[in-house]
Amino acid sequence: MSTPKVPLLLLSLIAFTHLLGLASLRADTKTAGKPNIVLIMTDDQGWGQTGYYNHPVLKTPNLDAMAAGGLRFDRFYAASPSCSPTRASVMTGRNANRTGAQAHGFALRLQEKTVAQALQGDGYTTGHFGKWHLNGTIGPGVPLFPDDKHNPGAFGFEEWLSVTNYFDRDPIMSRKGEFVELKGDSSGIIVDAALEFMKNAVKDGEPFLAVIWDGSPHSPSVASEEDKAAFASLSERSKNHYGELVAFDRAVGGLRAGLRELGVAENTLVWFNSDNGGLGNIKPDTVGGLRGYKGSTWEGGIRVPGIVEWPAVIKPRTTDYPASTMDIFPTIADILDLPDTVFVKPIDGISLYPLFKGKQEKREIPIFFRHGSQCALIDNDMKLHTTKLNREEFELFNLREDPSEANNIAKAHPERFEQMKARYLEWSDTVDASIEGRDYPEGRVLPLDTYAQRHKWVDDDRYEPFFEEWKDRPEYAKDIKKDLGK
Ligand SMILES: [Ca+2]
Repeated sequence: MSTPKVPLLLLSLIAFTHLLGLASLRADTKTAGKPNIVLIMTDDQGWGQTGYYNHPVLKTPNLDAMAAGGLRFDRFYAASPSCSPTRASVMTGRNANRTGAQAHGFALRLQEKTVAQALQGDGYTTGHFGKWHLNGTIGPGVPLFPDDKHNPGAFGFEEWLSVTNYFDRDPIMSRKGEFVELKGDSSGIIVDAALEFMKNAVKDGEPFLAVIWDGSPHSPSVASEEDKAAFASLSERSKNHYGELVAFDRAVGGLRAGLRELGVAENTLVWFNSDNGGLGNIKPDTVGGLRGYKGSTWEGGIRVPGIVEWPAVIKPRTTDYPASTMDIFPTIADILDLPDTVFVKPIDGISLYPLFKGKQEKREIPIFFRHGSQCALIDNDMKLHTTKLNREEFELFNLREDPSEANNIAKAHPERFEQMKARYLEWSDTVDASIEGRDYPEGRVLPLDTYAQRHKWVDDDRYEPFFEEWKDRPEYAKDIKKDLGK
């Protein structure tokens, strides 16, 4: 044959480098090869609510596929049994009490430093999609204002399509301050918006951080007829709740397929977890037989589904290594070799990067929880717990032998018990110092903007001009009617 092989090879090389080159030429050398990062979180999905744990009625084929392709954590913990505090822990790597967002609806302080700011400073483009709940507003999710001093833009997100709190089908959201009315289920909407953002990032040759915080399956749940179909025998409430998880699972499938289509799935780290444990009033059971529900520091309130998929680094497997949402930012900082000035210290999480690479067996730094007067210290198999911090009435459990936390073994292990108790109280003192503002250069907590002080959305005068337009919307009708009726 006279057709020479070399020119063909050259031709294909040229085509190949042309395809790849456009992106990498535009990328700064500093950002070349950096993994993209996607953090995806559900709202009130309990530990038992996945197909891969054999839930009796719920099927989650896409989460199951993600679990099979990544590192499945069988002991992953939300840093708090409630939403805003867990979100604050993701943003900062710290226990939420240190950050201002100690309970639901409290704002994250502007004195904190976030993972989005750190990545923005490292050449990443950053986006937030969905529920924010770190600006001081409570009640159903309303779109955020462009000049809100605690909106996602104030904490390092260049792009955002966000609402203050939980949201449902056909929501009104805020695209960097512009109010937009959208159609469809909440999970699909935010994943599509995130994929559009990722597509632009890939086109521009920039690594991206996409934070996708869903409002599902948080109440009020409204699922489509198709998504509810498998749950005909359940109560209306449970039907909608489980239907929303079906929609979420489908969105996870869309996200994973979208990353493959963009050609970036291999070096994109996707981290999925829920923001707190499951609900007690949903049947069948949401917490996989654990003790307690959302709001409690028993396992059912804090242990949640967790998966990290990153094909370039993580070999698929399951682990019972205990990990928490406080580990997310320290892990990312370690992967990117960021200086520790990206954090406000002390941080409470640790890097899981060695675990991702298969080089970590036992957790050296335990996981501390403090939620009001409920506290826990999880040191591998052992868990110290109290519901009355002021009285220091602690109990001790071995989670491996006693997963339902039924047998207090403090008396049988007095030395271990006292050692863990002392360690907990010492840590708790550092939290008190943080609450006083000692972690900040100012040495104190700076006063909050009026609108960042915890308040109901309906009492916020900025929303009053929208009452007329929104008064018949299912998510706002009750609040607006009550307010106008005063
Ligand atoms: Ca929640």
